Amino acid sequence: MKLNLISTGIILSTLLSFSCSDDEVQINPTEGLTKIAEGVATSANTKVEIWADEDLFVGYNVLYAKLSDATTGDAIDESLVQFTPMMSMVSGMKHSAPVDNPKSEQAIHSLFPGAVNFIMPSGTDIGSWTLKVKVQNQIRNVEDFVELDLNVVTPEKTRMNSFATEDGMKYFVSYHFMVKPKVGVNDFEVMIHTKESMESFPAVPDFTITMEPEMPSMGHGSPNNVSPTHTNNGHYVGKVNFTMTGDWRIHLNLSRGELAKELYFDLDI
Ligand SMILES: [Cu+2]
Repeated sequence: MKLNLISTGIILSTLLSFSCSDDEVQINPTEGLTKIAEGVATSANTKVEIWADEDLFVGYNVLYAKLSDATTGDAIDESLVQFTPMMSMVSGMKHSAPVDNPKSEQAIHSLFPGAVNFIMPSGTDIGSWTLKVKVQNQIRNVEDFVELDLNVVTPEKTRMNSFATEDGMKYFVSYHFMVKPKVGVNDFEVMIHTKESMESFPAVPDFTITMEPEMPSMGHGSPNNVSPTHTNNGHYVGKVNFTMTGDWRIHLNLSRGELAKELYFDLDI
């Protein structure tokens, strides 16, 4: 009996210490991310922070919205979150950019992930970007937004390509790796959007893509690649095999009816 009590005590204290250490090792949702901007949506009493994997660049940027109660600082894990990027050009013209809004009104580890494909850089002689983030206070039943200033730089290597066709259509082609690319087979995404108006940049789902990676400095390619095919919302998913470190070029052959376009992206592995 005594032994039983002791062992129960040991089990209990083990359980307790487990639950304690669980609290201590709570993951920090923004670990490894860069804070881009923050502001308060006053009517919704919601603080909005925007985080990203790196400083914003021309191309497809995954953006993570983090919401908290502006008074208590408590995380808000349920809200509508919508991104509206807008560029005010020095010329006086305004335009938006392709957007993937967060898919769910439920946060994943306290973050609402979405994306913006910035089609131009910020610059004193070019123009400036803002991001309107619409949120919702579900307790007060209020919708509100913040408008945040963003800085978008031109990356060292092009990560977004655009081209116009004879019929005046404009296309924006960007790419994204779900995880930082490395030697081996990598999941790879190509996004294609068009421009309907200054505010509307819809996804284009019906391109056929053939992909061929090459190491230009060594004149070889790689086996076991999978050309990206459309999944949803203008996202084409495939696999690219980098067989060694160094400079790679991903050639993309895009076709859609009569339209055919070749382009490439360079990157360092
Ligand atoms: Cu612009």
